[in-house]
Amino acid sequence: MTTTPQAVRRASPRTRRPATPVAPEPTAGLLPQAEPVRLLDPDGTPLPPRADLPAPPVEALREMYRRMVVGRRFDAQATALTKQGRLAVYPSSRGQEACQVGAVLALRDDDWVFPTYRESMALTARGIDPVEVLTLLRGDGHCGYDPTVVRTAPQCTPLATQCVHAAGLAYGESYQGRDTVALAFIGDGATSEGDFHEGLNFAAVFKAPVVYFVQNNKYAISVPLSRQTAAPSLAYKGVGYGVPSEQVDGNDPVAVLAVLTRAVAHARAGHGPYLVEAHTYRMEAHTNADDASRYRDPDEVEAWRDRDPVARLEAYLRGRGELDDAAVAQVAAEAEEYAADLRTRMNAQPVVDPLSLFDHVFAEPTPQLVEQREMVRAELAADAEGDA
Ligand SMILES: Cc1ncc(C[n+]2csc(CCOP(=O)(O)OP(=O)(O)O)c2C)c(N)n1
Ligand SMILES: [Mg+2]
Repeated sequence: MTTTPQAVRRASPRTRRPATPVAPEPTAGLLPQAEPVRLLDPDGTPLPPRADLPAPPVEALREMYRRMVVGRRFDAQATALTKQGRLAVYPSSRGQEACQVGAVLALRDDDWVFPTYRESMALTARGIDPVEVLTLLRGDGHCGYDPTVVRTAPQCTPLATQCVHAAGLAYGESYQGRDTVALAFIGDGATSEGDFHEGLNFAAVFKAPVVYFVQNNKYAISVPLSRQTAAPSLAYKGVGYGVPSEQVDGNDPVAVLAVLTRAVAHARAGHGPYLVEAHTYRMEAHTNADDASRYRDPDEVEAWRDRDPVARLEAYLRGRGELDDAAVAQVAAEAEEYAADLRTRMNAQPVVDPLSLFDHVFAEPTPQLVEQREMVRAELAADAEGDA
C-alpha cells in the first residue's frame, strides 16, 4: 500500500481532530416527553406544579390575558375587513392566541421574531401598529413596518424560508458576541419543507440561538396532519439534528409561556437551538378564501371550542383571585377601542406608490428588477399622460 500525502496529513498529530465518538451520544436529553406539557386543565384548573419547569409569574399571565383578548378582537376585526373589501386576504389565528402571545412574552424586545403569514396577532401583541402589520395582506407592500426597528422580519409566505433566515441572524448575533435570541414560527405542514430541515441543521451545528416554534394546528390548508407526516410527533424532528425538543399543549397559556421561556433561556445561554411543538387548532378556515367545511368535520371544531385558550386563562386567573368582572370588562373595552381605531384607519384609502414594490427586495437590485421597475415606471407615466 502506498502512503498518499492525504494519509500523511491525517496521521499528523498536529492536525489530528478530536476522535469522533464510536457510539452516538445518548438521545435522552433530546427526546420530547411523550405527552405535551400541560399545567392547566381545559377548564382552567391548575395541575400540580412541576419541579423541572418554573411557573410564569402571575403578572406575566395577567398581561398575557390582556394581549390575548385584544389579539382575538384584532383577529375578528381583520376577518371582517376582508368581507368589507379593505383587506385582500387574512389568515386567522383564532384559537392559537396562547401561542401567538406566549411567544412574544417569552422574548425580550431586542430579540428577533421570524413570523409567517399567520402571525399577525403575534406582531400586534409585540406592539407593532396593526395597520403596518396588515400592509402586506392588503397588498400594499412587502412589509409595512421597518424590520430592523421592531426586530421582526417580514411575514413569510413562502413556507419555511424564515427558518434559514432565523438561523443566519441568530448565528450572526452570537458571532458578534450578543445574546440575542431569534424565534421562528412555523406551521405543521411547513415542517415537511427542506428549509425547515436546513435551518435546524445549520442552527444545531453552529449552536445558533434559535427557538423553532411549531404551531401544529392540525392542518396545512386542507391537508390533515395524518397525511403530512408519519412521525410520532413533530417535536421528534428535532432529535435527528441534535436539537432538544418539547411538546406543549398549545391551548394552555401557562404551559406555553413556561415551555417557551425555558427554550429561550436555553438558546440565550449558548446551548444552541430548541424546538417546541405546540398542539393547537386552527378554528377558522385557512384564510377567508378557503371553505374549511369541505374537508373537516364540524364536530372536530366543536371539540376544540371546549379547549379555548382565552377562557382557560380567564378561569385560571379568576380562580386565583387575580381577575374580576371589572378587570375583564376593562380589557374588553380596550379591545373594542383597539378594533374601532383599526377600522377607522383601514377605511382610509392609503396612498401607495407602485414603484415602492421594487424597494427593499435585495440590498443591491438585480438587473432584472431594474428593468422591470423601468417598465412599470414607463407604464405609469403613459397612464398619467393619457389621463391628462
Ligand atoms: C414553498 C411553498 N409551498 C406551498 C405554498 C402554499 N401554501 C401556503 S400556506 C400552505 C399550508 C401551510 O400549512 P402549515 O405549515 O401547517 O401552516 P398554517 O397555514 O396551518 O399556519 C401552503 C401549502 C407556499 N406558500 N410556499
Ligand atoms: Mg397548519
